[in-house]
Amino acid sequence: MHFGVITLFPEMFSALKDEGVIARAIKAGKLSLSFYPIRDFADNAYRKVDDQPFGGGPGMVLMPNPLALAIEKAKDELGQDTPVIYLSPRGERFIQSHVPLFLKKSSWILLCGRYEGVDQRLLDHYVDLEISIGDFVLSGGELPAMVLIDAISRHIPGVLGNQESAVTESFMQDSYDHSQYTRPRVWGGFEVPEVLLSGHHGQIEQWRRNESLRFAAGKQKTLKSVVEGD
Ligand code: 4F9
Repeated sequence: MHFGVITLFPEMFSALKDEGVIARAIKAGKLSLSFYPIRDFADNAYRKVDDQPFGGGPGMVLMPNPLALAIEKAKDELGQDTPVIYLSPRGERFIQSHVPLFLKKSSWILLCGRYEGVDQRLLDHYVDLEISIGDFVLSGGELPAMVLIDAISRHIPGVLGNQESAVTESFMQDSYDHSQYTRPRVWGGFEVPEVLLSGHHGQIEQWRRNESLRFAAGKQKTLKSVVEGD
């Protein structure tokens, strides 16, 4: 799997490249990232890649030409038919069930915007798909691109070790939905639920299903109640 990343800030991606599961996958050759720093494709001596919006308004807009050159370079390297995704809060919301669809293609180009946005003509002519990771505005598309790369790459065969992938056996059903406990068995006077120590796999499965339903049913506090008091 290959991700080509078009960004003003390739250094941000060290968060992904330097440590943990994704770093290991890159070293093992199961995943590769290539970067196309937007300023390298500036068509002027000042390396300027943004300008004021036509029609007025605050902020700056990324100019189309450097982005077009960056995308064309990425396609020369990753294949002309590599789909281009623009990370944008107005895009289709990324969800877990999209992961197997992303895995059907061997490479993707991720375009990370900054400032107030990207010239619409570039989006119209070069972008296949806009993807959002949630209904909020960030300072740029880099963090959302990293979120996509992480969520997808975990499911490339061989990226997770046996220990880790055992948890994910029922594909897409990650272990985020029930409570987990580890040693010590008693901590500060609080005990681990008895059933988890029983060795009875049927009962443990049933308890875990029940736990996730209980959590989904809203036993936990809401943000509003924490901030404003119950
Ligand atoms: C992209 C927010 C995807 C959420 C890009 C500012 C973004 C975003 N999902 N916010 N630039």
